[in-house]
Formats: sequence, C-alpha cells, structure tokens
Amino acid sequence: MKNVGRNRGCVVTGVAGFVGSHLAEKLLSLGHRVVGIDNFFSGYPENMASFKDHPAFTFYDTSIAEEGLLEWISGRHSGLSYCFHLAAIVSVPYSMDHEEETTKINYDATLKLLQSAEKLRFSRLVFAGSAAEYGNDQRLPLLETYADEKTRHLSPYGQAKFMASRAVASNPIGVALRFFNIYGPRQDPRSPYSGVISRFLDMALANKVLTIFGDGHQARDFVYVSDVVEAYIRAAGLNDTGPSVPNGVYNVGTGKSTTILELAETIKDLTGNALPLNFCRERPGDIRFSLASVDAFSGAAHWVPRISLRAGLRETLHWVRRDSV
Ligand code: UD2
Repeated sequence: MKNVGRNRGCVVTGVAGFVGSHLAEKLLSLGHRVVGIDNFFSGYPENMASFKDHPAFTFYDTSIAEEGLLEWISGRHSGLSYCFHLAAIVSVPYSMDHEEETTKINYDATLKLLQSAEKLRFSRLVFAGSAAEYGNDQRLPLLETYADEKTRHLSPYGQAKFMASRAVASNPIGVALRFFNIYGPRQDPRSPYSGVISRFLDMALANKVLTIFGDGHQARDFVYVSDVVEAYIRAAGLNDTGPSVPNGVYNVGTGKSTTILELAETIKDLTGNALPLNFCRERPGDIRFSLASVDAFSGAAHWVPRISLRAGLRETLHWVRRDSV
C-alpha cells in the first residue's frame, strides 16, 4: 500500500468546466492544494461555487496557450507536482470551422505544458483524451492500439486529441485517458453542443418531446463523472491503494453499450415524460457505435466504474431539477 499523504500541489486546467470542477472538488476534499486555470471559453464561474473560497484553492483566469504558463505558476506556488490537463476546445462542430485554433489549443498548448511539466520535474501530467481519437473505427470494443497514424479522424478535434495523447503517453510522466461519453451534474444542457444525456433530461423535465437523430439504434458507452474523477486520481497515483499506473494511453468508459433509444426510454421513465419520441434525420458526421475496452486501465489502476447508468441518470436529474427551480 502506498501512502500518498495530503497537501500535494496540483494544477487543474479547465477547472471551471464540467469535469474539471468535479476533479478540483475531489482533490481539495482529499487534502491537496489546487491551482486552477480557466479562461471561461466553455467553463462557467458557477461550476466553481462550492470550492472557489477554499483556502487551498487558487484560481487564474488565463489561457493555457500563454507562453511559460506552468513556469509562471510554479514560481508563485511551491511544490506543484501534478498537472491535470483538461482545458481544450471541447466542441467537435466548433473544431470543424476552427481547425487552426483547435490545433493550437488542443495540441500545441498540450505539448508546451508537457515539456514545462517535465522540465519543472512534475511527477505526473494526466491528459484528457477522447474516444474521437478512434475516428469511425467499428472494431468493438475499441482497444487503445486501434488509434494510430492510419486512423481517419472525423474532425480536427479528434486529430488534435490523438496527436496530443500520443505525445503525452510516450513521456515518462504522461498518462493520457481516452474518455468515452461522460455525463453527470454540471454538464451544460442548453448549449447546441451538449451531450445527449443533459439535453434529454432538460427536455424531458420541460415536458418537451425528445428528438432522436436517426433510428436511435446508434449506441454509446456512457461513463459517470465521479468514475471519471476516480480515474484521474488513480492515473496520477494520488490514491492510497492500488498500483502506480505506467505512462501510456488508457480508455476510460464502462465497457457497456447503450442505444440512444434505450437511453430515451429510461429518461422518459425516470422523469415521467409520456410524450412520443420524435425521430429526425441522422446527424451528419455521427458515428454509429462507440464502446470502450477498459481492460488496460482496470489492470493498470485497479479502477472499475461503479455507477450504473440508471443511478448516474438519477443523480444528474437531481441536479438538472435543482438548476431549473
Ligand atoms: C461524443 C463527445 C464528443 C466526441 C465524440 C467522439 C460528448 C458530449 N461528446 O460525441 O466530444 O468526443 O463523442 O466520438 O460526450 N443525439 C440524439 N438526440 C439529441 C442529441 C444527440 O439522438 O438531442 C444522438 C446523437 O446523434 C449521437 C448520440 O446521441 O448519435 C450521442 O450524441 P452526443 O452529442 O451526446 O455525443 P457523441 O457521441 O456524438
């Protein structure tokens, strides 16, 4: 058994985002210090409400593309040794229209952070990769090795995430986590780029018809945000039990497939929405099936997803309800 102790110095980029805010909250609750970075491109100050005044938390409103950012932060805060790099352009459609900017933020800035972290002798940099790195590969479940230089990425977002993951994974301090469809409280339900779960919950509660793009038989691997946070903690080695994770790239999903039709029916059931579903044209560029093999990370980190889809939906529903009163 390791003894990680408390009071470790952590940097979280994208701290005002959906996942970054949950991660910062958890790190603080474990007794660590957190320096958070965000420029509110897609994050919200409200997401930090529960910890913004925590004595072990410091926030900087700045872009990760700033030259020498990690050096500057490390000059002001001693003992920083873990970098959780979540800040990114997160919208796939936005990346289609802004290829250069996506490469600059999602790839170039990641490389710079990685080089700085290594130079500053950080113990670990954990990077937020994405299932988009697999393009439309339909060899399911997806193994980490399937994404390679031959993969045809469907968006600049997928391409940049793939290149960044590869660079991170090959560095001795780097772990790239390839996340499948993350959901949970604080995932913005109102943006046109919102994930299907937050959208469906929001619409169902407003007693609106749920819209399915295509026939609804497309399927995804939905993973709840607290399981994702635990994956970050283990990837960094900040957990007291379990092995140290070797540098590399690891899928983080549940290994369970849910069709959009099943999801819609479960949400209707949970919310009491009895309206018939509305089927419309398939979304251009949508992939059909996405499913993770999680054996590599389960083996390396002794991590298992704990929250079932129904339980996660209940928690998220609770949050959407609270938000709408
Ligand atoms: C996810 C990620 C995206 C990228 C991509 C890689 C999220 C929110 N997005 O996109 O960032 O990593 O995976 O493959 O995790 N749908 C409906 N009705 C709606 C909304 C969506 O039928 O009102 C369908 C949609 O057509 C798709 C499925 O639900 O087939 C999931 O859509 P999504 O936008 O939640 O996530 P995805 O997998 O396209």
